[in-house]
Amino acid sequence: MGCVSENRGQLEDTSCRPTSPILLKSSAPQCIRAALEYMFQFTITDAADCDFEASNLCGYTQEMKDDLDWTWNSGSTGTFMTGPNMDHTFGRTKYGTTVQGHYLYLESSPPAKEGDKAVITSPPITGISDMCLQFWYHMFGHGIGTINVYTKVAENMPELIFSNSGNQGNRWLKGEATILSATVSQGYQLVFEATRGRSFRGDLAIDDIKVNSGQTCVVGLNTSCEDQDQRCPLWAEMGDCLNNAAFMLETCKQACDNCGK
Ligand SMILES: [Ca+2]
Ligand SMILES: [Ca+2]
Repeated sequence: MGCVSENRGQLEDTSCRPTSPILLKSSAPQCIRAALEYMFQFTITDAADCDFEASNLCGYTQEMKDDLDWTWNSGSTGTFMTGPNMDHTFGRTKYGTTVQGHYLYLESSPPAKEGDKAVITSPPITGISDMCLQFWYHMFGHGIGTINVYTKVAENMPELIFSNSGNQGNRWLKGEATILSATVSQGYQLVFEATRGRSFRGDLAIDDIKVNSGQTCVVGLNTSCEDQDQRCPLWAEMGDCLNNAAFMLETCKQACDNCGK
């Protein structure tokens, strides 16, 4: 039990960390103290504006009940023809690529196998108005799996707000999702889940997570009416156009009859 120690370094032990503002994993006095120290160590600002340049990952924590951990890295990943060559924050300079910047990625080489998941969760984020989540992701390789982003309120089922699958080429892409005030006001955690695809050429990365308060995401210039996911008709049938409106009205315009809006 790391929380028995007075050593501040033991806070890295996740056994004492709270899973929400009111749910401590243990009520032992030393655990409560460690949990409070942990919560005050990171402000909302850290998790809501994270470039992953510090090894504390802005307070994001690795899930322990999943299959893999996200890997903190700089430069390229260890496998040719998959993963980024550089992070997004510093990226490419006029002198070429830089290995300065850091990002998180799913290492897909064995022992990772198809379907394995790696999950990180933010500290609780609260507010009173709509928020726009923006982040950058990199999905390059013929074995790329899936990235899912969820909001999680207390012990409720996480709500999917962003998803993409398969090879997107060797480039950083911007992901966006609106988090409505109904969720924000309850306090929520951001959950980033990477699923390993069908081969070791499946290194999937994220960087530069930013949550902008007081605004919904501005809809891009893409006026295409096509659904952006083949599961859109299924989701629509399940009632998600109403229940998960922010995500669905943008991603599944056709299935939700939202064309031209
Ligand atoms: Ca994990
Ligand atoms: Ca970075």
